[in-house]
Amino acid sequence: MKNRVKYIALLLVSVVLILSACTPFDFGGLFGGKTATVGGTVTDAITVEALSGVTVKSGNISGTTDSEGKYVLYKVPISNTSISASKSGYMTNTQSLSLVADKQKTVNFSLSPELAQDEELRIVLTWGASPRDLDSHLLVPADASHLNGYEVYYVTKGHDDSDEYPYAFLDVDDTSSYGPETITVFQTLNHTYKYFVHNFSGEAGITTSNAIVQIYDRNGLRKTYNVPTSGNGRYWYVFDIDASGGIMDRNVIQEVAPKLEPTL
Ligand SMILES: [Ca+2]
Repeated sequence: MKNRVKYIALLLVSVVLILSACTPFDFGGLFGGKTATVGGTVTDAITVEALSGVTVKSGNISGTTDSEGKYVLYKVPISNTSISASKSGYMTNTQSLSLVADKQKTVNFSLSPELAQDEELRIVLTWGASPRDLDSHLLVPADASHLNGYEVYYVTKGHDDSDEYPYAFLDVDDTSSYGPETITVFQTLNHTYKYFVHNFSGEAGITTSNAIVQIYDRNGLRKTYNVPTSGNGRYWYVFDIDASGGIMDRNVIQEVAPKLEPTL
């Protein structure tokens, strides 16, 4: 009888010890796969308002944003390498995911409303807490009436009328971390465009900003660029749009701003 009590007590202590080795939400250590918690905020890339009712999904784990645009996914397997956010009327945003067991990871999303026209493009820049102010710049080639071309950025924002040169507009300039900073291109001219990001506030390097640039067309997310983690300079030259509308990777950090090629 005494032995039996001893055995039960030992069993109970063992169970308590095993459970205490696990985090409250993660019993992955007991059942095989290791997991992490992922959470963040989802905003509209044009209005910058928090978006509720967004489905955020990584593999089989999914959740929905609340009235403040916040979501949390528990027990996401660390083997998952992508996470997506989707809502009716918006284009699905998919990001890569890199998780560490038992840690929390922040993944914010900015969702672009669906595009109206076939030739439209939308460029959405987001980043982390520091530096607080990155700026989107789009160099628009010249046309017959605008021989010097045009630079869409926070000083000269372009035109939100889709029928007027430069046929592009800075919808949002963010100056207080995270973004989004968004440019819509209504139509492209048959010459090369250049897009780059300037580290305006500069209190931290652009290579540690966790900046992401995403390009959408009518069919959805076309391309994602993550900022290089090495290189010197305050400019991230991200891509060109060539004469036929193709997206050409650049993805380099440099010390001077890219310039338009003459279009004679
Ligand atoms: Ca900015």
